[in-house]
Amino acid sequence: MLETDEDASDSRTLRRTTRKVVPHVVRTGRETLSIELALTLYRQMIRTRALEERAIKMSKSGEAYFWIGGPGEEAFQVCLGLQVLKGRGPAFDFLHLHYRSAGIVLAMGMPMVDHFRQLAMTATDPFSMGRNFVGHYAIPAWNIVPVSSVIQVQFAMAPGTAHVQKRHGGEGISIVGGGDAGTAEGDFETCLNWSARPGNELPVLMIVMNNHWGISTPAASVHGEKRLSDRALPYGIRSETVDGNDPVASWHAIDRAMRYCRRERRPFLLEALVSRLHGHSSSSGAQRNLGEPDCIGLFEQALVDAGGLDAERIRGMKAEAKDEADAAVVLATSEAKPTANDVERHTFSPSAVDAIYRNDYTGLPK
Ligand SMILES: Cc1ncc(C[n+]2csc(CCOP(=O)(O)OP(=O)(O)O)c2C)c(N)n1
Repeated sequence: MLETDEDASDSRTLRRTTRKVVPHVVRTGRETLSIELALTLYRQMIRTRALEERAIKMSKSGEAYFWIGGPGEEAFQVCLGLQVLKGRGPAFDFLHLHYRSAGIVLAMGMPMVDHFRQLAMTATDPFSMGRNFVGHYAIPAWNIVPVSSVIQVQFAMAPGTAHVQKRHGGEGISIVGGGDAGTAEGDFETCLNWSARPGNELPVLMIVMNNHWGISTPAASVHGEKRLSDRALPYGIRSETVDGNDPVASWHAIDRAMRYCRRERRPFLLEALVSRLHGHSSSSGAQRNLGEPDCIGLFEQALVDAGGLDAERIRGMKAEAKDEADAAVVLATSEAKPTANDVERHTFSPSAVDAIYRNDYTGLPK
């Protein structure tokens, strides 16, 4: 018989299982994960959610002027971040991300405070010195190329790093991600085309986070194809659509896709069906949308059913994640902002051409 525990979660009830099971695995559908890995994923998911919820509050309180992020994408993002081959240079994965990728980068090991530094526009923001929007990471040590606000340009860039990786050898791949609406841009088609040239196939893992919205435009009103992953078919690119709200399915789908790209040195298109739990950005209010499935609540229940988690532990883990986010915000907001003297810093990188054509950055003969 199942009992309920209404304290464990904000907006729903948690069924407590009375099944006596030795917790080994958590199962959804035909696939399983060890309880140990599942708890790692769960912890990273709630850390990401705590970060996003605190970030939304900052945008409402005036501590930050704009929020955009990925509540509803935690399950898939954390599974991706934990499977990245992290490092610098072509032997490692390159990441061409979009602006909702906190779960990926946090799972890779980014300290929470760095996210809040960029959101609070401090001089200590390691990605842009307080100049760029939140979530616009740039981490050379992990091959995370600068995130662009202009959607989908990252899809035209990914074949470039993949080309270098293919020539270099090894198992490094180029991972590129964006939303469903962005797939209408030519850059998406460029990526499909350049990754699949016969004899020149490239190790590009293309990811479409399909949250069914492009700001306020429903995807169903602009896409005739049944599944976005079908866009790979005419190019002979392998593809799959996965329930991105299910970390068990997501973990295995990412594992399959990565293994294929790493070993075959060929592209793969993976579509993740996810929720958008807070509206597009703070510009539309970032209100909580209760009508879509929440990957955290669903995974909590799966873990409780498997005997790997109970209400008390859930409460403890969530409190820990919230405390971490709160402390990171206190630190970030206490730090210095850029000054007027910093305006021109890091805006121009001198090159060998300067010595030849002084003050002429075109590089063309006079
Ligand atoms: C080239 C370009 N066109 C339009 C915009 C404005 N814009 C910002 S986000 C967005 C919606 C993108 O939707 P989607 O690709 O589905 O990603 P999501 O934000 O839903 O994750 C648009 C149109 C932009 N930033 N860049």
